[in-house]
Amino acid sequence: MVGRVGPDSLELTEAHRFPNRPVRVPEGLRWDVLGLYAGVLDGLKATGQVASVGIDSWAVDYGLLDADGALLGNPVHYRDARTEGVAEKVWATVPAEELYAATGLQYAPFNTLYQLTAARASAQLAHARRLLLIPDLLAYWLTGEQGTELTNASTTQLIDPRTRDWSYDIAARLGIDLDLFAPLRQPGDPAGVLRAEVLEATGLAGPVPVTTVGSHDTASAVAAVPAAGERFAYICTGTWSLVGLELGAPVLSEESRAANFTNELGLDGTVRYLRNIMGLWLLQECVRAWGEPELGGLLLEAAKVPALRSVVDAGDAAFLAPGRMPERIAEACRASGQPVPGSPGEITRCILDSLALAHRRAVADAQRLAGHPVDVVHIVGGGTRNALLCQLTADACGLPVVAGPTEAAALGNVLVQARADGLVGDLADGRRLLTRTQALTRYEPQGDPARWLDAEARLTRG
Ligand code: LFR
Repeated sequence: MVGRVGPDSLELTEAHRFPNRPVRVPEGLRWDVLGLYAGVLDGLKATGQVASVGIDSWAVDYGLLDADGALLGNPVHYRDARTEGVAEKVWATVPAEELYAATGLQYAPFNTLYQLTAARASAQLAHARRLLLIPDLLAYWLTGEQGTELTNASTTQLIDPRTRDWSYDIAARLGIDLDLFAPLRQPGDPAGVLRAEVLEATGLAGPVPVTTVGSHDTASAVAAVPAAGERFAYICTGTWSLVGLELGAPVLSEESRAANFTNELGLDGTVRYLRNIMGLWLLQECVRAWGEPELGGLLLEAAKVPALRSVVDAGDAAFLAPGRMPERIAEACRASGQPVPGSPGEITRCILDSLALAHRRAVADAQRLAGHPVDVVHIVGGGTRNALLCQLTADACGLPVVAGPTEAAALGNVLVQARADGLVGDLADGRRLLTRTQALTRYEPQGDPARWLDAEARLTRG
């Protein structure tokens, strides 16, 4: 994505798009990270010329480098099964309560800490001298320089959200060598310049600086939530729905742990207090199983299906792994004594109702646990294109929803680069620019909110 930023303008254009296809090999589910890097080079070439580059991606996953700086194998996908049963082993050394109090991170089987524990006896880890999170790995290949960007580092479960530094005690107790990590970098820090070979491969004229941005895509997306003031909740929708609040300090209470809220780090000293919900992954996996029918048609069918006939718990880690998604959703409905959706339209409706319900719960829980009330819910990311999901979310939350921008992560990324160049000011300044320049759609809540409570009761009974 190419961003153009002026005093009163902010435009994104797509230079190049390429698929990110995980590959299953005998040892498990892996990322084709060389394919991704090749896509990045093609993308840079397609830009013609840029003044700066920033990289963000999904969180928690990493590549390992040997003593020569060469990548040791394909990075493991966070949906790989290697972390099954690992958390219990970690908690035997550091109880879950203590881990939360120290790191503020929700339990997710794929947190880097559990991945590293799962890999403990592997030959790869034994040979590794450096660990780079995915965006940091791409930045290393582009520049030759290594760092660990803070917002993404906060998803490893090895960072203390109060000090915004490594959690040395937790790492030591779990036998995790923090020397594997390159020094921490803050969004806005310089991250080197494109190497001569990269300039040659892309046809760009150097020097082209690489700027550290909120390299966790969700950190960049939250930075691009076009909110005014503090009384807002956000939902970053895409493969995941990340639902929560922007806070000035972490919430590390036992209730917060029990509700599985995470305290990831954001820009300018903020905390992203949020819950991971399975998100449109549920639908993506069904669409894949159905042979990739056109989404518009499915949503039209879904809109005709009566509301809230059956719902599933969209926060349930049982939906994490790929495969058999329509069947797994049907099984969950059957198990909770609800009508079993059959047609693609019915299953799509069940997914959208379930997501809206999970959004409602997360928005309500976050406000209560953080003592931070909101007046509006902002939806950013791919789900903003799904008008039915936006309306259902407004109805379920009983709050107005402002949807947009769609490419929030790219915009947040660009804003941090523009800021490093002195083109925009702080977070609030960037958000004002977004409000003036981006297309936003407002959805008012409709219908009786009580029906959402009934649906919720069905899940807790099931
Ligand atoms: C979204 C995201 C989430 C993270 C998940 C796994 O793309 O980055 O924030 O929990 O992917 O990395």
